Amino acid sequence: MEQRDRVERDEWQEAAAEAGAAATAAQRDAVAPAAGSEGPGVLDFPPMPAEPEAEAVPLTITGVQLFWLRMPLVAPFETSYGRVDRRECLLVRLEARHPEAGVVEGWGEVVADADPGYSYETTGTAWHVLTEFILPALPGRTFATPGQWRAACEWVRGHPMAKAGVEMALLDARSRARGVPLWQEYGGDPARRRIPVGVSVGIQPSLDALLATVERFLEQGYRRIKIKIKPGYEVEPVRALRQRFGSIPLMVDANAAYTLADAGRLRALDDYGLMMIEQPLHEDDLLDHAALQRQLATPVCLDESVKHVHGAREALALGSGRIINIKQGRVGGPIDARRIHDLCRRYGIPVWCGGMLETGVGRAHNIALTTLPGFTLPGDTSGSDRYYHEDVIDPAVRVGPDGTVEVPQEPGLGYRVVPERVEKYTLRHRSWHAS
Ligand code: NPQ
Ligand code: MG
Repeated sequence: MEQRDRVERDEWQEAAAEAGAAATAAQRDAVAPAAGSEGPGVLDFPPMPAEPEAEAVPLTITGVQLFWLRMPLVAPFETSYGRVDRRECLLVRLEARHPEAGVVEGWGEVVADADPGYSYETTGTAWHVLTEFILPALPGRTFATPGQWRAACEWVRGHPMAKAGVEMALLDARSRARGVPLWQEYGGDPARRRIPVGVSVGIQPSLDALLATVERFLEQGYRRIKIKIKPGYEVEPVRALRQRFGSIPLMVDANAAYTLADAGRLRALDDYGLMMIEQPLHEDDLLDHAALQRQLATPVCLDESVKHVHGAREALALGSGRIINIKQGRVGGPIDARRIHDLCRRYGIPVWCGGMLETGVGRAHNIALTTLPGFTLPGDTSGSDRYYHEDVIDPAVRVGPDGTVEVPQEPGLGYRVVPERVEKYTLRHRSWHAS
């Protein structure tokens, strides 16, 4: 009896295993891209990219300062989720001692805004996490590599923008201690002396206003125009821009405002030769992005959906898009931005550097990040004057008539942070020092 049971169970298990294998093969066939189409199938897992190697540069943190800034924008900026006329952010300033170089400073930017419109993080949540859990523990600690900093803050779940601000400051301090330009800390390509940039244009009150705004940016030399869209406002503005400006490099960004039920509206954009459609669907819906991409000729670009290197890997495996927008704040800092870059490069997925209306501090870090070789499309690192009458750095970030920004070659940010301007826009300030 006992013996028979076992035999029956074994037969059942064999049949189940066979059925499972058949189902797996069918699923694989169902999701595999058609012959000749791009992108890996869902079961071709790209391996996790390794953490980049870094030279040991022992920096002992002697002081930390945190600034909460509010800066007026030159013009209101409207997206599918709202309209802002001022920008908030946190600036992190580290002071650190190096055995040979002495005391150096380093600046980073927490790109969260006042409201949780783009992501759940806000200046308030970042202030909370940094002041309660991360910054008080820093004075007296020594980090020889960015990886050691990562290990120290890993216990804090989430809050990528808060962590990224500190990591940027550490990279700036390292570059000053080593006496090398910031792009070298990011692992950039020395041949990239200038980076091509584009501009992001908010939703405008009228089509005439849109045409006038885009014309002004094209005259300034920007290499790519991105307009914000929302359901019901997509085909009309794109058609108007194509009629007026012909085949300019053009793309749209929906900031997650559509659902798969709107696929028809998005398919209508296929006729206009857009470079890409950025983040059409919900940030957590990689599956529907994969389904949508299969219905579109235009590449889907992911922004909000790529929150970390793990998610980037899932998106590549699923075919959720053909392009990735990398924002170092959104993905937790420069190191993971680089790992996502490395992953995408390996799989032939082009990337570009996104923008969060950064002050000059974040902007300088974005310029450095963009020197990595996989950044083959113009990013959103516009000139300072796109957003601010007065930036906190000197000189301001300037876009040349050829639509490029120079990559600074001196150690550190390559721009001077002006203390009086930081102070002028600061709402709150806190500092910590080694005892
Ligand atoms: C994007 N940025 O690519 C974001 C979204 C965005 C340049 O288009 C305050 C702070 C307002 C951050 C508006 C660009 C913002 C913001 C939009 C980020 O989706
Ligand atoms: Mg975007």
